Amino acid sequence: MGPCRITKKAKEGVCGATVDTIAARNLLRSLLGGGAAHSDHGREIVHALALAAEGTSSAYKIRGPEKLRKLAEEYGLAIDGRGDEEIARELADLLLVEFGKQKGTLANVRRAPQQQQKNWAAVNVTPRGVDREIVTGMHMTHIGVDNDPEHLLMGAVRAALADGWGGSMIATDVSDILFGQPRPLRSRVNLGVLKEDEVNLIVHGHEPTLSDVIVAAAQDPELLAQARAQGAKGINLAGICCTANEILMRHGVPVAGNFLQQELAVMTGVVDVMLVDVQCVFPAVTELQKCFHTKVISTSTKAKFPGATHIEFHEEKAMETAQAIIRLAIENFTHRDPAKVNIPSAQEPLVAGFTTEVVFEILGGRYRPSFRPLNDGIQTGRLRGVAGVVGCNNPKFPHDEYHLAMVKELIRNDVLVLQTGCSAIACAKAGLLAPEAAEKHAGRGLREICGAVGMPAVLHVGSCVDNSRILTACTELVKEGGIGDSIDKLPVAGAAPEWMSEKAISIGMYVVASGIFTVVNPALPILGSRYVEELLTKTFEKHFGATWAFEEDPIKAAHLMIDHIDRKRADLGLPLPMYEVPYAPKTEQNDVKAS
Ligand code: MSK
Repeated sequence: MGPCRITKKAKEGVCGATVDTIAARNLLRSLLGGGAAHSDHGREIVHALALAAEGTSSAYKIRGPEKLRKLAEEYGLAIDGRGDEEIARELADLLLVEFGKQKGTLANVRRAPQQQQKNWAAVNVTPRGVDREIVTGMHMTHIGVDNDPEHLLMGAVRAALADGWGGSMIATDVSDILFGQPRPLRSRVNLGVLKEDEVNLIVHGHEPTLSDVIVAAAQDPELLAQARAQGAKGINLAGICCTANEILMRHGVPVAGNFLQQELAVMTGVVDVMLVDVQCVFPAVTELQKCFHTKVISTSTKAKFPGATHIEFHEEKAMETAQAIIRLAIENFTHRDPAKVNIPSAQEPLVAGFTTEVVFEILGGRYRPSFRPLNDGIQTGRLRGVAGVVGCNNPKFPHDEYHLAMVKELIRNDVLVLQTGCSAIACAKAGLLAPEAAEKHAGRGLREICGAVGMPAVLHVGSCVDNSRILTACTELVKEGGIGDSIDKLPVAGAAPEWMSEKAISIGMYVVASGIFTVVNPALPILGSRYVEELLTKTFEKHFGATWAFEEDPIKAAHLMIDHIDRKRADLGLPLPMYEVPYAPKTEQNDVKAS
């Protein structure tokens, strides 16, 4: 009786569960882990908003009042004559209800284009409460409950939509309210941002609730004086993974690296504290810290690491906790072993901080913000389409190379690329997030658009939860008109070329169910069932107007996306791309396998 795995010997379990049931059930279970992680993150941020509104924690303030009022209006709250805190209190209560909702469907569903809402209703996957979908999915996957593979996949779609349009979207919106709306800013990336003569504190994980306060605390004159008294020239903050993306987007804090660089950062010998919260933290970092002077400090009530110093974080005492952690880093600075110091010089400049609102302004001007120029660019064929390339590193593949090969191929073919997570960090390290890179790597049409407004051809839109920005951007493209009246008609595509996290399964599923064709590598762990594979890669088209695709070669995967974009252009009667793309012979530079 389990664990339920498909093997060559056993075509079905003792209970009679078939390979199709097992594959669909296991996929749903994994997806629920990912959706739960995103959505629980969202809940924490709303909790911090409630504290800011009540004035219970001095560390949090409303830094995005415009977004607060916009969201409050959307939720039907009165805003005239009311203070930000009063509105925020009421809004936080309403948003918390979205997690535990027992009646009706998620409020954000109404943000989606009409066709997407109809598609979801037709197959009964309109998400209800965020927590409810996760609990229901867990129940469905219990032994002897749901054994219909297609029905299990629909449970997966509903839970994923509750993540994308619910938990993740709420996390993004409320982070913008609480920590401020990102705006384009310059920063640097790669291990070279660590400094030999300063106290180095790395924040790693996903939640901005503590790291945002750490940014403020690191500028405290008293702590800076303490650092100088220990012989350091200053306090240097840097990030890994999506905590990095959160404080990069809003404060320009440099990024030390992505998922597969967390151990390498410790091995520079200059990381005085590695502060970890939740998600994507290697258990190995605590073992590795024994070889260096680094102190790994865990902070979440949900995540403890044997061997780490645990300083539990509670929003009510955010500033005191941040200061205590920085003090520990300062003390630890003196324990470095100079013989072990080895900081690679690599670092690249980048521009990050793009959001749906910012792209509006950049393209349409501050006083007439609009997506019109973007839609015009697509309609005329100067721009072929838009792609989201997101997700993790996976040690099964050469670090970052699949991201880079795919993104370069897309922009060479005049496809504007939006990025989040470790994929954005990968491209930043290769210099692709600098506006100047468009000149070198983008096709002529994309180059003309980027050159006219001074933006990169690859836009960093944030952390993993900020994939919800891609959903809202697509919705705005639909609203602007002229390139399709629903998301599935747009010339857009998505990809995760090196995914590994369960969150990526949830992201991929809500993106596909929202109408965006998505290619991933590695394939989802369902290939033991031809039936489940067919449902995901073929049958989904009739339900959602989009499917999953699996392709390891990043150049071939990029061309699956480009072909899809071209098909959508043809369906809409749009002209062929304005400029021909020069032939690129295979070289070591663009051949990932060879390199
Ligand atoms: S951090 S989920 S490795 S993108 Fe968001 Fe990177 Fe994937 Fe973690």
